[in-house]
Amino acid sequence: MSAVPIPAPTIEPQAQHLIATIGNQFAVQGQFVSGEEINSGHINSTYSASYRLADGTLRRYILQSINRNVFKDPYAVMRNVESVTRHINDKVLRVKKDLGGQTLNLYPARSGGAWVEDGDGGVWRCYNFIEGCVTYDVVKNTRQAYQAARAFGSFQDLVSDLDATAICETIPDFHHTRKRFQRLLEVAATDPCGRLASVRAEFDFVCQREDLTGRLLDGIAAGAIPLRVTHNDTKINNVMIDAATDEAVCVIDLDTVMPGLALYDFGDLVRSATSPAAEDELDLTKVQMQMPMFEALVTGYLDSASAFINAAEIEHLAFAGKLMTLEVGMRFLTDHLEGDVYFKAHRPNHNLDRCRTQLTLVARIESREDEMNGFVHQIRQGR
Ligand code: ADP
Ligand code: GN1
Ligand code: MG
Repeated sequence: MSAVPIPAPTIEPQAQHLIATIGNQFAVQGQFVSGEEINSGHINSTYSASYRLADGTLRRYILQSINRNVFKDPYAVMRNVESVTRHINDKVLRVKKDLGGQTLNLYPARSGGAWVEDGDGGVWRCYNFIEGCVTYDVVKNTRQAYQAARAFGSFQDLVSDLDATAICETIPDFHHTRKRFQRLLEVAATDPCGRLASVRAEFDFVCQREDLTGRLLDGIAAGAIPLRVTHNDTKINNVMIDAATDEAVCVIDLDTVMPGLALYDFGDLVRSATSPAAEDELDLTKVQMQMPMFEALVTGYLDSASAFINAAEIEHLAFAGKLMTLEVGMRFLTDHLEGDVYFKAHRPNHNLDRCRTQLTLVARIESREDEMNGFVHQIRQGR
């Protein structure tokens, strides 16, 4: 492992101590040097921890505490992650004989098993740090978009033969958009924090689009759109991108791998990778659906997924982008109304700000949906 610079200890001494204590309970190599918090996810508590090896070089690991408010059964999450990482490593290394890339691996606890408990209710795991890579909250160019979509398509291919009955539904009805809408209505009816009056415009925007929420569910019921084992959280910062080449190296954040739709995965990429604005951008004029990014996503996704997805799925690629953006928009709105109990919020009205970018992106997608569908149609005819 090549030497990496010692990261500044950006967390409090007490947290450094916690990270050192947790890290040392895993089968990691070397002496603990320091821990750094990584803030790009909205759910878990994630740290990189550096260790000095006997030869003086540094090795980094990821230590992550599972959010128990979100994942009611963290042990089921861990069993899923163990199954998924084992399956992928087995296929990538033995079947595809691809030894060049980095894959996600759990480091076992010294006492056995794949996790460590901190005595405070926390369930921790340890992953290898995917080196030489970064995650982007906003894509910088079409190559990144192409690469990310191709990587998630390959991921779907890799997990396609996982035994679905051995995978737990870690969050029931995670992408059941109609139930997500119902939940918004319930929370709005009780309005526990008295915030509804100030978000009427956003609430009405969502209500006007109620009919969209059942469309893919109807496709499943009609047998046109198949349930598969999918990632279910394909936002752009859940894939590690090579910092030098922009190649997508490794899909991460495996907590929601469970039965789902290929379209949920593709749709969340459209949501998170077509706009040049941050998810919590305040200037909504910056929110755009950039056609070149959409085209790169479709091309990359079809390059890895066209062998297994069907015509009904392809037909709904653009729609899925709109639906996933609406779904996340309504989830942020619900959380704002509930008092920010689900997504990590770092400032007042953070979830409302996030909701507004999502609903703006829905409107932008609507105004370009024909163009988006036209591109899908054109690329399909050319293949
Ligand atoms: P969350 O569920 O909170 O989104 P993630 O598993 O996505 O948590 O991790 C949060 C961030 O931590 C990622 O966006 C990425 O930047 C970083 N990260 C996670 N796993 C790794 C890894 N194995 N190697 C390097 N960075 C990682
Ligand atoms: C969360 O965990 P993270 O930050 O990658 C959320 C996704 C949302 C996303 C919105 C388990 O993703 O469903 O789409 O935030 N993950 C979970 O940014 O709820
Ligand atoms: Mg994440």
